[in-house]
Amino acid sequence: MSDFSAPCMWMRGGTSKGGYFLKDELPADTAARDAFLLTVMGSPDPRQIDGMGGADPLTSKVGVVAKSTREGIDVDYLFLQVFVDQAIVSDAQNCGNILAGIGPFAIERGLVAATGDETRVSIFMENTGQVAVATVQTPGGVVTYKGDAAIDGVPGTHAPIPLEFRDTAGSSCGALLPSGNAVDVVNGVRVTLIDNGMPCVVFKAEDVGVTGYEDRDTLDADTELKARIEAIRLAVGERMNLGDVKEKSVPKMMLVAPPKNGGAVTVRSFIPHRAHATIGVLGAVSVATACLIEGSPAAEVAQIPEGSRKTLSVEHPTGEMSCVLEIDEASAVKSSALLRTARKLMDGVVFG
Ligand code: NQM
Repeated sequence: MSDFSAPCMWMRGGTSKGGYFLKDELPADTAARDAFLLTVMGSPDPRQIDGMGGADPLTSKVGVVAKSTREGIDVDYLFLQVFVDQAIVSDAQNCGNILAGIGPFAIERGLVAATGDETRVSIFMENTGQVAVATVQTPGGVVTYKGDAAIDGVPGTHAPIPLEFRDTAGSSCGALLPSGNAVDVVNGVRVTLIDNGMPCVVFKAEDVGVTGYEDRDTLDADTELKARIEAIRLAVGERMNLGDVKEKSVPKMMLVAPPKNGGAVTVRSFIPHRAHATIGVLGAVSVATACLIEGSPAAEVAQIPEGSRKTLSVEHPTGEMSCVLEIDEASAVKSSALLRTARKLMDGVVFG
């Protein structure tokens, strides 16, 4: 237990959910902050029964926000993954879904002034040292969460929050292809080690004995598959410049297969120990980028649209996520954009 309490907004960001805090309202000491957040979420406990977490890595997430002192940047955002069943709080990954709530939260907390019916918020993502721009609907200068935008994995419609990313290559691994190869063979499986915003290991589902069209529960119940994937993950940590990844939530494991519903590719992702209900935002950008790399396993199964501005629909267990990629003359991805929504669920004080 921690005897600390803090103002907190609980929000759905994209297809994830978590607590949003102002940095200066959390303990300055990292160990004290993490102890507080573990208690807030009810971790470690597979049910998180004594906390706010939803017994799922997708609902055990935290965004920490501060006004930025960087030139041209509105706010700094630190993402923290609170593990469900281990006493670990990790800043080793970014999260593009929780990012969707950062713009509205920053405006609601007065860190950014609304600028008419739409407000662009530039966000420095501290986990990776990169910038995203979110466009938030602010009719009459007030944030609205209501609107007509739908994203797969979330019922109903909400206000659109387009997210734009630039120069995300090598966000955590130092290079788009940290091993220098389009393909590495690990434990007999052909994989692409890639980081275009999220460190990912991309390989064909059929190469690990599944189709890539399974639902989340089926994959989560497959302990043999999970052990095989985890062995690959642990083997590539150093090669991806991530060090020992045993207690890290990266790299994500991406099983790809040909598209089934007219999209570019089908993906089942492990993040890294549970199957994702949909797919992560930067995870999808990284897989979509892998589809463009000649000779990669993803390129072998993908259907790629023509043009220097490509919309790649990444099919996932409950629908699809469309990634708009801008390609330069050298066929490298120079920017990406995605549509998300978010919703304020609760604003109050949370107790540790
Ligand atoms: O890849 C889950 C999520 C994510 C991450 C995860 C994400 C991203 O869906 O940008 O959004 O991969 O841990 O929230």
